[in-house]
Amino acid sequence: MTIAPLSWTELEAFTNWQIDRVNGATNAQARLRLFGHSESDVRVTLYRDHHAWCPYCQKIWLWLEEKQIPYRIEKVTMFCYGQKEDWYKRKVRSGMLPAIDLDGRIITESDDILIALETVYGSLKAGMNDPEVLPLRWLERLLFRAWCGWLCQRSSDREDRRNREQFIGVVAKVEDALDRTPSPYFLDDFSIVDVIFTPYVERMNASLYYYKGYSLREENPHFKAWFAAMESRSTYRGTQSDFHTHVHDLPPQMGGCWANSDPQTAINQMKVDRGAWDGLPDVAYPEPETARAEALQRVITHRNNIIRVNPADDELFDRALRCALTAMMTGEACEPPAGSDVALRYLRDRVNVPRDMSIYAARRLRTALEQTAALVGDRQSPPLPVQHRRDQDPVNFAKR
Ligand SMILES: N[C@@H](CCC(=O)N[C@@H](CS)C(=O)NCC(=O)O)C(=O)O
Repeated sequence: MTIAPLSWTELEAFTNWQIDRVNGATNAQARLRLFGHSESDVRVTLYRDHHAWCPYCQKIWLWLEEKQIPYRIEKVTMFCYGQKEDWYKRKVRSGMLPAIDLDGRIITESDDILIALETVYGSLKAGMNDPEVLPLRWLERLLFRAWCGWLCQRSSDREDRRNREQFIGVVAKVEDALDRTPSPYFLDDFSIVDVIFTPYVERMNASLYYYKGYSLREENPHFKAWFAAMESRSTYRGTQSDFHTHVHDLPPQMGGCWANSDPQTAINQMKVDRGAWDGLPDVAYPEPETARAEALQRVITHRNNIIRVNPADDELFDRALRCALTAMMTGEACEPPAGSDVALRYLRDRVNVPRDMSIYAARRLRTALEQTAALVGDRQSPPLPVQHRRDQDPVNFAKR
């Protein structure tokens, strides 16, 4: 027994989800953050990527949010998903992100940005060049290199095992560092060091699970506690991505990610790509009650673009999408039009966290899209590109 899809107006009645982007919790959609200050207090503009995929941008973003510094956000296109804006190239010739404008001065390179921000606003518990911070910064780079060495080169099974051992050797050093403090963090309390580790540790957790069958978060007790502590912070939750987004945004950024032949890898790839997404070790805090309402609100806001960029016929996909949303909100199955399975999975594969919505909202939406698609077929949408992500060109998503 399936029910008929609700109209857009009927669906709208299911959600009044909204957030205060300017003064409320950390969110990827804000263009201005005030934390209760007035706009005349703003001295910083952060230039970051549209998709919230750039790890170095996440580092600055998290720092500004933790320090509650009033700032503006200007979003720029990364080379792998479209044309870099001319206005940005005039400011930063290389086009690289992140950059900030601090009192009219452009600063690039994420570490230099943090040092410049510290000079004006003070440090985040500890300074970039403090003696207890420097060796941990060095350790983060060591971990980064071991990760790249494992993930980003095509290797035989033997080489893969050796690269894995090397990575796990560095992980042991990081576990030791976390063990030396009474807190779950790298120093006695949350600090700049956690901000520095966050972007790549989050990406390691996702990519190694998917490409190497290795669960950083589950296999290492101190990392597990560190992730849980980070997830207790609304700042981190606002910048946090999910496995699906990362494993498909990393290949063009890293110049390729290579899967090994471990049977666990194939199992993990199926879970991340096709679900069920519940239980994946990309998030562990309890699901907020607002997850479905958030997902619905975000789709309603952007529905014209979502329907326009979908390769399927607009009318067919409009109805199929309403079926998925109806099922998500009512809990009742709603059979979509014949032939809409590919179109629903096209969207399932392109929900982007945290750009589009938060991690649990994306889970609910992906689940509804998949379950609705499965009612009419098992055809997958073509695999996501790995050389670029121009399917996500921001030009196509500007609100019309
Ligand atoms: N060392 C630089 C690295 C920055 C970097 O690699 N940025 C990448 C994005 S993660 C970039 O801007 N790439 C050019 C592009 O994709 O448009 C820093 O720490 O800021």
